[in-house]
Amino acid sequence: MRRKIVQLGLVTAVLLSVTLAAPAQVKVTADYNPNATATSAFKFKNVPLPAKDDAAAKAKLLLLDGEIDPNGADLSALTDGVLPTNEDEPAKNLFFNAGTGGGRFRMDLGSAIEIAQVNTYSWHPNTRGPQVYQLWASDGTDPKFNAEPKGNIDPATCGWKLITIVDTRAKQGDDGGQHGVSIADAKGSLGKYRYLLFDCYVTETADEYGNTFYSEVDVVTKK
Ligand SMILES: [Ca+2]
Repeated sequence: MRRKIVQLGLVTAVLLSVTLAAPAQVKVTADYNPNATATSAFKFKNVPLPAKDDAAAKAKLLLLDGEIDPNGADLSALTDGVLPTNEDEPAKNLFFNAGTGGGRFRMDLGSAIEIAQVNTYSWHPNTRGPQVYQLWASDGTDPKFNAEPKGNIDPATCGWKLITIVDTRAKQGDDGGQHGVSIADAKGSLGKYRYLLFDCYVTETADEYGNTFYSEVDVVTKK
């Protein structure tokens, strides 16, 4: 009996520490359609279909760091609800300039909203298909808040919270095809935020073409 009580106490202590250490349980779902089967529908096994009327559609986008490739679209392509119809359509994608190491942009949702999901979509024949980025968020209320942290400023030092790190690169192969990512939380809400910051990295440095072709970013409000 005494032994059982001790065990129970241990289990309780372990559960308590897990609960305290995990205020949020961010879950990143990454899906992939190879070039042979990918279509403009961006239909994935688990990642939701791209939406047109999501919270990002009305958001304001701002470039914080990096150069946008003039051969592609500007930031508005990320939230226009328009998707490329084939795997190599620069005009329908946002991508940072060739030979540069990625960049950073901010999304302003206008007011703090309860976010259920952040979903990102990309498509390219080879190395510009995968997505590698950090997602940061802020409600803008921290006294130290910097609304426009350039690339050399750690967002953690100025009122931003790291939500997660996304990396959809495969261990082998060139990763060409369609990539879909859905960032959500086990409790149904990522939190209440006004600003999202996407810190984007190149998928490879073997040549100058490692900047991802981002087709769309959706922000889904918690119902
Ligand atoms: Ca688009």
